[in-house]
Amino acid sequence: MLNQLEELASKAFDELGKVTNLEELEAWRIRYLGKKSDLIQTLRSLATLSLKERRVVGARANEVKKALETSLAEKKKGLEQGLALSLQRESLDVTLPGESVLLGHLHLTTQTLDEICSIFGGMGFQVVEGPEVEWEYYNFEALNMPADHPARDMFATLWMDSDTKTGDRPMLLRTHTSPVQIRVMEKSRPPIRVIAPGRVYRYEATDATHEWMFYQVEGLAVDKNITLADLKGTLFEFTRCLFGEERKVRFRCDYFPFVEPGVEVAIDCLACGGTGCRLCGNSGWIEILGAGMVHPEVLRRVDIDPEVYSGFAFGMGVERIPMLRYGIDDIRLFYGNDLRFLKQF
Ligand code: 2NL
Repeated sequence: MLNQLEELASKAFDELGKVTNLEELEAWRIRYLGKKSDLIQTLRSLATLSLKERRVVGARANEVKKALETSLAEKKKGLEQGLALSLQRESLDVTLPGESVLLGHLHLTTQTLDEICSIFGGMGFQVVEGPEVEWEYYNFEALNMPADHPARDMFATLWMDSDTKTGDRPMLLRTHTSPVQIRVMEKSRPPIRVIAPGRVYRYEATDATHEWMFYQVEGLAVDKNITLADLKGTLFEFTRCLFGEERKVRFRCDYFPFVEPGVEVAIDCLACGGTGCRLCGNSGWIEILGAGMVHPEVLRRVDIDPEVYSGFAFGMGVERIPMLRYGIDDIRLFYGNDLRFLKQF
């Protein structure tokens, strides 16, 4: 009987050592000190023993019970302290304001591009894109500017190194997005209504009004019976959508090698309404677009018969639009990546 008691005690102390939380501790208490535990049963059954046995076993059983109770109390205190500590350590104030997440937004140029594309989208134009590294053919030749054509001077060009593996045909960074439209006309047949937004490059020193990389949107419509009146109507609608219903629109003759006739499109000055100011250089007008009827030679090259079909085309610089709207006086701000500038839009 004594042996059993000693075994019980050592087992109980052993298990108590492994207890790690209050729930386990309660289970342990029930197991070793509960009413149905071996120890308490032993104490209850003392009456059935002889007086001699009762004295020895009873004394030891009480000792063991006391020792277990003391250890239980100590363990409980320890666990409760640990719990309080960890509660304190892990406490958090759910009423504190959260950390604000830094939100980015679309670049001013992208916002403007989206707006332009959506206006033309509403008039049935599809958005098309193409490569920024182009063959000389698509950028110049197909647009009625053969080698040594003086009009090539209008587009200061960044040429690819001739040792770049481009085959034997010269490549360049496109100076306008017209090559995208040439590719469309090569691959599909009229009716065609597309706009081509994207980056273009010029071999130019930068200043407040010039960047060596900027964005352009070009548009093209080819069908039977397309006339200059369609061009005027389309661009009239576009400029008023972008700059306001009250805008006056002016069309004048201009020259681009890939159109005939060519026109420049201007609106009455946003700042002074036409009386003349710094923004419009005292002319009262602001040029925003170049356009014209697609040159018959350009159509012939993509195997569209200019006797059957005709088309109009236009092109515009994208950064110029927010520059006019918000009075931004330096195009270099757009791609200087200064958040103090970009955040404002
Ligand atoms: C400007 C003027 C223009 C075009 C672009 C074009 C494209 C094809 C055929 C004929 Cl595929 N023309 N594009 C026509 C006239 C003017 O751009 O000032 N751009 C910034």
